[in-house]
Order: sequence, then C-alpha cells, then structure tokens
Amino acid sequence: MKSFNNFLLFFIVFSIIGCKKSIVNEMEINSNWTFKKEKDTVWRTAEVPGTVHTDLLSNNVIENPFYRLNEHDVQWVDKSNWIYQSTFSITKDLLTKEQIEMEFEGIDTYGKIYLNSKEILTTDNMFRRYKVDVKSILKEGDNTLKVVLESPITKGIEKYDAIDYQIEVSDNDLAEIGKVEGKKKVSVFSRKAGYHFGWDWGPRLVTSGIWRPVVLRSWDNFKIDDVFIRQQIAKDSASLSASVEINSHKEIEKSIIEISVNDSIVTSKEFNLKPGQNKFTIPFSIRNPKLWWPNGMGEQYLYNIEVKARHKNHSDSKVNRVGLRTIELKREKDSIGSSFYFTVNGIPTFMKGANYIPQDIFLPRVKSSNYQHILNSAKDANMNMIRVWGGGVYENKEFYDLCDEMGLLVWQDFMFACAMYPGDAAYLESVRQEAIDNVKRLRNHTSIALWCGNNEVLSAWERWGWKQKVTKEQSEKAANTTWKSYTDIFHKVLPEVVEQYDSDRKYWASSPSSELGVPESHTDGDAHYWGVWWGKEPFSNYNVKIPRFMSEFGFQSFPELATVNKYTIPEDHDIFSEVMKSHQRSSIGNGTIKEYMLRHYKQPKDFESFLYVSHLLQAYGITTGIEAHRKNRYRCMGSLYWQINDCWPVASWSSIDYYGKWKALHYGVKKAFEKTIISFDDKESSDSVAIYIATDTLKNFSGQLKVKLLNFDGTELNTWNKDIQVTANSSASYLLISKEDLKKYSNGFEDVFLSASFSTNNETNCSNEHFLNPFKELELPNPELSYDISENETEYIVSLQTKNLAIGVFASGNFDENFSDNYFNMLPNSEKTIRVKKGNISSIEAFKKELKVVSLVDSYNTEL
Ligand code: BMA
Repeated sequence: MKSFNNFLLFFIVFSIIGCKKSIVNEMEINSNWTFKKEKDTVWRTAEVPGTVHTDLLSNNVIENPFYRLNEHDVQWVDKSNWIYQSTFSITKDLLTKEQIEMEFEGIDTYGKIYLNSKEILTTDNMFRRYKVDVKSILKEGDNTLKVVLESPITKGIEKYDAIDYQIEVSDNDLAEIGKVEGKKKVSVFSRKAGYHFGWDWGPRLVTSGIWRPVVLRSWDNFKIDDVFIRQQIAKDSASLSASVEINSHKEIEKSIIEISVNDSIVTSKEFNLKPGQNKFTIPFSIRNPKLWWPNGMGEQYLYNIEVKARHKNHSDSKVNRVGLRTIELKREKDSIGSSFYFTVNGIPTFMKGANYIPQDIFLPRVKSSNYQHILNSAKDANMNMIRVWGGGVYENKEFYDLCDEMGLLVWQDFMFACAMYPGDAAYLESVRQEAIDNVKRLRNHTSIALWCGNNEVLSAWERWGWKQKVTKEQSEKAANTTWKSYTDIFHKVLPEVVEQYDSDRKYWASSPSSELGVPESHTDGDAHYWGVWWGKEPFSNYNVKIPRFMSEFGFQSFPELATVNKYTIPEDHDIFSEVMKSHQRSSIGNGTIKEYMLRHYKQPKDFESFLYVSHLLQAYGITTGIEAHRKNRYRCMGSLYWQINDCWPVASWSSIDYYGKWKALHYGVKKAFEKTIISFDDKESSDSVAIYIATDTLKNFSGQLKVKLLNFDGTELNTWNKDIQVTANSSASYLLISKEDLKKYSNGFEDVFLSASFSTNNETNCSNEHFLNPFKELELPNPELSYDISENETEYIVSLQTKNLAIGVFASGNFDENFSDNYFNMLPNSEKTIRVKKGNISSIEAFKKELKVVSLVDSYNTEL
C-alpha cells in the first residue's frame, strides 16, 4: 500500500477571512487506479481521469488506433464491461467532518459504483455530475472505490431491441465499422458524446471510462453549493445580483454573506440557515462599470466577484470572473424576412468564427496546452465566436474561462446532433438533469451568447426524408413517435431549463432553423449551407446563397505531409489507398476534393503536391464564402465555418489539424476576418469587377483605395486610385472596373492580376489580390523565389525574396510549430519575412535541411 500522500492529491481550499479557517476540504481520487476486463484476472495500471482505450494503449494491450488501419482492430473494446478500482486512505480527522460527499464529475457512461463493496451510484449519462453522501460508508484507513463500466454497445442494443418503432440516425453512426450486431445504430440511446460512435471526420472509438475527476469533499456546518451572478447594465451603473445556494448541516443563526468586487466588499447581509438547501438572492451594484467586449472590439475586462458565507470561525467562498456586457439576439421582421444577429453592448456585431468539435476522440487527453492553442489560434485569426457543436461534449471549465478572457463568444449547443432521439420518461428526465447540471455550471461565463437545442435534427427530420419514413401505424402510437420526442426535448425540456436557470439568455431550438418546427431558410434564422461540398455546387455560389447568419459551411482538405506521415507509411501515399480512405470519413471525400481541385488548379504532380494544393483549394473556397458574407453585412451577420479543429489525424473540413498545424485555411481565415478587408466581386454575369471594403471598425474613416493591373513580373499596366470615406460597421462597393477596359491590356487574362490596397496616411491597412481566370489557366512564370535563414534565441527566421508573382508560398518540414505566416502570395519584386519557434528543431543546420519552400507552380511543374 502506497502512502496516503502518494495516491491522494490533496487540495485544501482556503477561504481566508481574516484568520478564519476554511471549511471545505477537497481531494481528488486520481492515483493508484487499476483496471481489468470484467472476466479477466489480470489487473493493469490505469489513469483516472482516463478511458479504457488509453489505458489499454499505455499497457501495450492495443496499438495506437490512429495509426494506419488500427482503429478497425480495437472494435472489441466497446463490447466488453470494464472494472476500475482504487484504494485510498482516510484519516480519523477527516471522518469527524459533518458532511462528506463524493462527486463524480464525469462517468462515461454506464457505471455501477461501489464504495467499500456497497453500491453507491448507478450512472447512465456522461454529461452529468453525480454527488453521493458517503459519510456513513467511509472508514478510517483504506477504502476501496470500484467502478464497473458496462458496455455502451450492449446497453444500446438492449434499448434498441426494447422498442417497437424506428428511430432515425444519420450515417455518422458507423455501426458497420463498429461490427455491431445487425449494424444497429445504437448511439442515440445513450447520453454519450455522439462523435464517439463515428462521424464524417472522426474515428469510431466508443470509449468507456472515468473521464472527469472524482473528488472527495468534506466540510463542517455549511458549504456554498452554487452562485449565480446576473447583471443589468445601465450607462453609469451595473445592477447585479448573486443568487447563492448554501447547503447547511444544521440550523445556524446569523451567518453573514459578503460580496466583494475586486477585493472590496460591496455588500454584506445576515441570514439564518436551516438544515438542507438555503437560497438567497443579494443585489449589489458596480458604479461606472468597465465593459467586456468581444475580441476586436475592445478590452475583455473581467471583475473578480467573490461571495463569502461565514459564521463564527467557519467560512466558504466562491469566486467568479465576470465580464459586464449586454448580449441580445435580434429577431426582427425586415424587408428580407426576419433578422438573426447579435448586439453586444448595443452594437450590432458581425460574428466571425468557426465550429468546434472535441479535440481528441479520447477526451481526457485534451490538456491545457491544447485548449490554449486552439483558442489562441481562434483569437489570432480575428474570431469573436466559437460554436460548441452538439455532437461532442459540454466543454471543461478551462475552455470557457479562456473564451471569457479572449473575447470569444460561445454559441453553445446542447449535445444532440443529426439523429432523432428516444423520448420515454426516464430519457427525458436524464436530459433535464443533464441540462440543469450544465446550464448551472456554465451560466456565469461571460462568453456564452446562446443556448441552442441541437445540430441539424430539425433539418434531418424535415429535409432528409426521415419524416416520410414514419409509418401510419407508428405515428398512431403517439407517445412513441420520434417527432413527439423531438418536441418534448427541444420545445419543452430544454427551453424550460434555460428559462428556469438562465433566463437572461436566449434559447434557439435547432441549428439551422428559422422558427419552431421550420428548418433553415436564407431569409430568416440561421443556415447551414452545404451546396458547396455535398451538392458539388461551385464556390461562386457562396456569393449567391447568403443567409441571415451562416452557422455552418465548409470544404475539406488533407492534413500536411508531416501529419500524414504520422499515420501512414510511404506505400499508403495515394489518396485512394486503403489507409488514406480510412482517414477520410465523408462518403464523398477524396473524390470530391479532387473534383473541385481540377476545376480550379492543374493536376498536382505527386502526392505531396496534392496535399498542398488541397490546402490552397480549401482556403480559396472558404475565404470566398467569408468575404461574401462580410460583403453582404446586415443581410448576413455571421460567418462560422465548419470546422476549426480535428479529433484525430484525418482529411476533414478543419483549418487546424490534430497536431495543431494551421492549414492554409487558418491563415486565410485570419486575413478574411481582419477588421477591414478588401474584397472583389467578379460575377460572370456582370460586365465589371466591383471592389468592396467591409469593416467592423466602430468609427468612420477615410483613405485611399489603389487598384493595379499587373503582369506576373510586376509590370504595371494600369492603376485606379480613389479617395474614399468608409462608414463604421459597413460594407460597400467603392470602385467598378469594367471588364472591357481590362481586356485592353490582356485579352485572355492568363498573364495579369489585380492587386488592391487601402491605406490611410500612407500606411497600408489591407490588401488583396484577384485573378480574373481560374488558377489553372494562369501562365505563371517560375517566381524565382529565394530565401535566407537566420535565427534568434527562440526562433528561426526565413527572409524570402521573389522576382515574379509567387502564389501560395508554403514553408514546410517536420516542424511542430506554425510559421508566423504561410501559404501567402508574394507580389512581384517583393520581400517577406516569416518566423517559426524552434520547437523540435535543435539547430539552424537541422532547420535548413528540413525546410522546404514551394509555391503553386512547384505543384505541377516537374521541370523546375
Ligand atoms: C455539418 C455538421 C456535422 C458534419 C458536417 C460535415 O452539418 O453539423 O454533422 O460533420 O456537417 O458533413
């Protein structure tokens, strides 16, 4: 038996008021865990929080499921039951505490939990937090905690077989890869992350595990269970209230609740506590409030608001970091239909962002550094909103803390996606408890902008032919129809929970939708536009299909070669090889990338070039979309592309791959989401090219717009200059150039391009290039690109020069870090410096050897 210190991480929460003692002790039971398959005899070491798969991996029982086709060999894991066990020691002192509870912050999913052989809990919802009073079961010395995890597949099959009607589930549930009996799609029967069962960008690895911490908490007298801070902002004062839930062991007279803002006490009240739950609401105010702003609009100021409860020498406190801001969803009838936009602090705000999925199929592997990296990357790319998509999980506290700090508003889905769901009483109750747990856990986060019921469930029902599949007989069993479950969950249970626990925020039943029961429209509500990709429509359709708020649109690419090398061997290097196809989960995947690629680019000369051109293609497509949305500001007030990240190494719609590498898209997004952008509007049907400026600045400004028609060697054929006035938060066309005029300089446009820049006081604020022909029809010369490499203490520096135009300049190698810029165009006779942190490359010689710099012409020209 290891010593107490070895296996218990002991947190003491000090709530120091003067010299008064803290009353709540917390210890995480995170050591000395072992696990085994239910019927096995061998116990192996385990990690908690963790998953069965990752424990099998670290014990060398299975191989890395991300490598080549290994995923297919580990499908047995989810058909078994698993047992986890830990022994921990309890002191006599701890047992004297009046109250002792054990909290399970996340059990994935079907757990039977025993403490000292006594069953204390049964779980069936991985999104819930469960608390159990364990005072009477704990003993001095060694105590044993045992968690039996039943197979989510066996459980799912039981539930699937128990009903006599069909529940529609999309093909994202990869039952076939899972080798599930009868290919039954059982995912929807469990309150468990949908993407574990497979998705069109994810593996099928149905985990089990104790995926979030287990905490033993003990205290005397009373403890603050919850604090909810509400706010109402007026010009020179913010009225706030703290709703405090205090759990008391006994009757206590004259306890004091004190509220401090940034360490100064603003109010203090006396209360009597009765045994059990006590609820108080205490108003307070902050004069001359400093507002919190989304990224790009101002500071993200957060107040430290501390609520303390004390009595004699006992106290407990909770601190929240709260930003003061208003956020409203505006749904107003207008000449187009009905608006869908957010105002923040009264200002209509164009939402620039992306959809987020969990960062690993094995959730406990996501560490602080991963949250930092993805959210910093979002912030760096000028985003102000992230949508936490409904097929994943309600994220960890750290995720939302970072969003609060970085000014990233959160569109928060409840965890339902692309399927119908059961609606029996037990299921609805589980959903209600899950919603209460998570709304209460997250509602103090300034960043949360909206609660949304589900992802694409309404569209699936109405538009994917599911409604039609319900037989008359089934619909007569009213209580059993899937539409009844839909309305129960999304029109009753979830909005009721939001109304009861977070009524200051809006609830939106489904993304996309326009109103209850009506799926997407481009004149009302939010939209997912998948005509590009699924419908094989041209990228130029992004300019025509403009909804009121685009909450999803996307186009795939492969990861870069350094990432592909982590899951393949050279023999796999063909996009249609078995391994490459297995790391592509969209039914139309690799062929669709190729089809679009050949519409716009020349056939790449080899595999590596194919990966590279897929990046340029994806960036070109999606930035066309973003620019279209921004050009149509006011009609459209949001552009959230699908998807920012990956959960394993794969070809997908992501702009950052599983290893954190930015694809061309992420660099492209950063530019397309800049505060002020120049965008060209070049419709085939129009006889001129329009030059737009779209801006999110809060003040009007003026400057000079300059557009040049250039040859690829830099020869200036014509220049258009215009002094312009730009209104705050606007988008408008400022210059029209007739195509007839342009033709005077180049008949077929194969050797020219337009280069536009906007400057105020001779400082260039933004620029962009426009090609009048598809890239494949350009007669690009060898750019004659060269570079020098230097270093400073932390970075390698690459100074590039080019003689002719270079498109999509890409610096790559086996680097862990991202370059400061990449996949950019270089104008003729220009220079550019990029930097990269030294990371895994230890010397400048090694860096020189590893670095490869290419541009578009290198992808097809074998003679260079
Ligand atoms: C969207 C998402 C996901 C899916 C993506 C790509 O609609 O909501 O379900 O991965 O499309 O098909």
